[in-house]
Amino acid sequence: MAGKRGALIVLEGVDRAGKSTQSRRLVEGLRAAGMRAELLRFPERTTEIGRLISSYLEKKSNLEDHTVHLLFSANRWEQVPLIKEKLNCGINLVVERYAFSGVAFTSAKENFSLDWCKQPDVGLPKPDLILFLQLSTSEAAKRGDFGNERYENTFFQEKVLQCFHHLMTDKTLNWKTIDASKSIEDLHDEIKSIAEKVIQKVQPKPIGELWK
Ligand code: DGP
Ligand code: NA
Ligand code: NA
Repeated sequence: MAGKRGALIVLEGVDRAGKSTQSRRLVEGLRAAGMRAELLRFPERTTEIGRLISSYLEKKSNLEDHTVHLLFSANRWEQVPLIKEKLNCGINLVVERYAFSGVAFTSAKENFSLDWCKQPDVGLPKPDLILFLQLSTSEAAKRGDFGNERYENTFFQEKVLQCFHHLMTDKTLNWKTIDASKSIEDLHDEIKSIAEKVIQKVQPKPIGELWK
């Protein structure tokens, strides 16, 4: 139907909170309910920029911290034409990680201000909903060990979490914090019901611009 756009729904949260599982389940659940929905995730490792990022995360290469921040942002911008096209033709997008991970992970490093970190992502399509999957560091630890990628340690993740909490104080964005210690099914039901309400509400509204 002309004029009805899809919603941009972002899932954020600390590692092992269940973002991948829940993003996938949400897309499946929306489709089962007769809606159009697709999954995106950042970093999108398959593009040229994504391959540079992937090699950095796997510690196969080193990149200067400002440089890698800008590459993560560029990796989001390169998907913007596709994101807008899909939303405008009525497809709901479920996105695993977005600019908030971008800001949280770099500003957790020494000598990076939150404000500097936000600038490259200013103007990205604004999410209609940001679901923050909240899980304490001790609960996350029960779900298994970290992998071997860069950033995968408790000390750094604690700092990342603090940055996320700061970003969540922004009342111009539709943050919803979800208790991710629940079962996969309960979490899915909660997320799906929040998402469905947002999808109904945004249909007549234009796509916003993030942090603008
Ligand atoms: P994932 O594929 O979701 O496991 O994410 C890869 C790692 O990269 C994870 O530790 C989070 C981190 N990350 C995701 N997005 C960004 C970003 O924009 N900037 C930085 N510095 N790190 C990010
Ligand atoms: Na990871
Ligand atoms: Na990701």
